[in-house]
Amino acid sequence: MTEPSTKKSRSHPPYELLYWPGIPGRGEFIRLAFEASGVSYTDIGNESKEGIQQILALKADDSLGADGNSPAFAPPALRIPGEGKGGKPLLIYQTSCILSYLGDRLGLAGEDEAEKHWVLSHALTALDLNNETHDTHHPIATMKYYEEQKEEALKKAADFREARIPKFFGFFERVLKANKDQGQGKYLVGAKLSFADTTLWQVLDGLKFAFPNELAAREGEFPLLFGTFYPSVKEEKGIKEYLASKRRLPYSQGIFRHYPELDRQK
Ligand SMILES: N[C@@H](CCC(=O)N[C@@H](CS)C(=O)NCC(=O)O)C(=O)O
Repeated sequence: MTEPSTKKSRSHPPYELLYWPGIPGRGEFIRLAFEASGVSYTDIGNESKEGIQQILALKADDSLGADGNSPAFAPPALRIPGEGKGGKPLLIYQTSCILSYLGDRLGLAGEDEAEKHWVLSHALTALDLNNETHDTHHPIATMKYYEEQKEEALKKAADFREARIPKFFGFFERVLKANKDQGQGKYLVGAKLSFADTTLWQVLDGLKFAFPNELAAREGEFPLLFGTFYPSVKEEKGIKEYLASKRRLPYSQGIFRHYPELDRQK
């Protein structure tokens, strides 16, 4: 079981993350939520060699679910022993659904009804940006190689860098400014870290890896996002220790890929 460096004593079920081994991918949004809250979880795909079999079984086209659970379309999924129908394990999937489920339980969802909706909305917007990043290297077909769609990828990435990145970054800069103006401080919503913060942080970090020239050229345009938010989330209790640990996997051939030809040319 993965024990975050700042483990909380409160009792939680033995959460199990089901995600592909070896890459951060969309599993990282879930890991960051656990690590930020200091709650233990088992990373099934990475913690044993056989773990991947459970992810393949989950994703199998003929899977009818297990233990009374509805089938799951794709990883990441979260299994929570004892929380399903009749005391069986509950299996849920979709990054945003998992974050929403964990948000309340891990204290990362916002403090009242309004904050809860804002946290979820901003996390979904960050996940939209994550999906658009994926489409820069796979604009035509998810199941085909990048090299088979490189021409379209060049066009898609140019639009992403020139139009979509500034639009999303400008939006999040406004969100941070609004929260700061209300006296709340450095987070997207309210006065406490939420899963909207950890999710946006992961997308920004991935973009720095995938498009280093573009990000270096643009960071100065968004002083709250890159001058305050990005560095301060990195220093949050739990996150800081996690980023320095072996559990934090390097980017490679996942959502965030560095193809120099797709980046801004110097
Ligand atoms: N919207 C879903 C996307 C899930 C997804 O695309 N998962 C990828 C890995 S990051 C996958 O394995 N997809 C397999 C497939 O779509 O066949 C989420 O956020 O969970």
